[in-house]
Amino acid sequence: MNLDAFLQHVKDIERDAVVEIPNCRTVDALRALEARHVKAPLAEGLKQLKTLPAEARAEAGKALNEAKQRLTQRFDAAIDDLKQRLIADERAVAATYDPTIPGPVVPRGALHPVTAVQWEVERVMTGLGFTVVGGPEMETDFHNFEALNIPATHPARDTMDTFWLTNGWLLRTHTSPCQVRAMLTYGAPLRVIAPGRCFRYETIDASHENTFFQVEGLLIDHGISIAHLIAVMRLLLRELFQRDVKVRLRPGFFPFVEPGFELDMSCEICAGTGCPTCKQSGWVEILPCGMVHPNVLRYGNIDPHEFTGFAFGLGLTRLAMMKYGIADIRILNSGDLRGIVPQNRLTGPQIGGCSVRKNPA
Ligand code: FA5
Repeated sequence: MNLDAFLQHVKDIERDAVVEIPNCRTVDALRALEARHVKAPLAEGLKQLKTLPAEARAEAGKALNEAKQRLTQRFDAAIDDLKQRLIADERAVAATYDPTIPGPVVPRGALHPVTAVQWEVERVMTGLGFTVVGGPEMETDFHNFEALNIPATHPARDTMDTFWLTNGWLLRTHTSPCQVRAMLTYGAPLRVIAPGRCFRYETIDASHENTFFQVEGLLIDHGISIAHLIAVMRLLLRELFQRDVKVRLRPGFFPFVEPGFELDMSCEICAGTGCPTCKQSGWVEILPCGMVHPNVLRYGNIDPHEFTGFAFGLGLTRLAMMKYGIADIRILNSGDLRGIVPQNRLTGPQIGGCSVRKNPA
């Protein structure tokens, strides 16, 4: 390279570097431009100085140094200028921000009707000293049938169309196996409720699902009688509906209670006049119950000569239908996102007593 070519090269570096300065919107972009178009080519020019004839090097070096000084000043000024502009922009935004303008409306979540009514049942029952327990949805024949006084040959098994699993277990057909687990784990005296999902291989209609919820209730103590059972059932329904609801009690057969009752409530959908939900009867089966059979107490390692008890199996999904006027049970598993907004979250299951959820073995 000769001197003229070198001087032209230095001018090109200077021109290329400044031409892009106005396009830079951030300090980082300016620094990157400086590194790419100034520092790197000038360092390269310094190396090329050595290739010039000795008499040309002084002038060439001077031109390179002066270009470097001018470019450094130019970039420093551009960075200062950009910083000032950014600060001014920030101040302008702050000056126009009005904290009194209402924020965007965030949609409120709501509870599934079955959850809402489950919380209500838990609130009332824990207020009476019951503990909330759970149990597995996949059950053994022993817990779901055998220990509930339903041996393999018992015809009552046919009333609960069962999803059997290939390993000999089953999807629980009711929450009653939680009774067995609670008795074996805690012994007597005992006061528990067990809300949970149940499964039956059933034809679906307006009031029957193959997957639905129940709440089991079990109270075992000295001298428990039908009077206690009826008092608790009455109180539970009055608290849930905040009024006296029309009910009827009739004999019902369940191998695990003796005597057993069916407690039906007047259909809230048609006010008892008859509709598809109540199969035109005006009544909905909601709360079967009875006095715990001595055989079941024995299976639970509890002496039936010392203790008596009552049990109930509240149809939670049907209760939600009655409480919230839902005429068809299929809506509840349909993904319909309308829900129940709790009046006051503090009236959830924490209030009213022991709400510890323990899972019996
Ligand atoms: C039972 O499941 C007994 N384990 C209840 C029980 C417990 C009786 C303790 C005595 C002592 P039943 O099969 O009737 O009983 O079901 C109880 C309630 O669950 C019914 O009254 C009904 O409200 C609800 N239920 C039953 N089958 C379905 C279904 N397919 N879909 C929706 N709800 C159902």
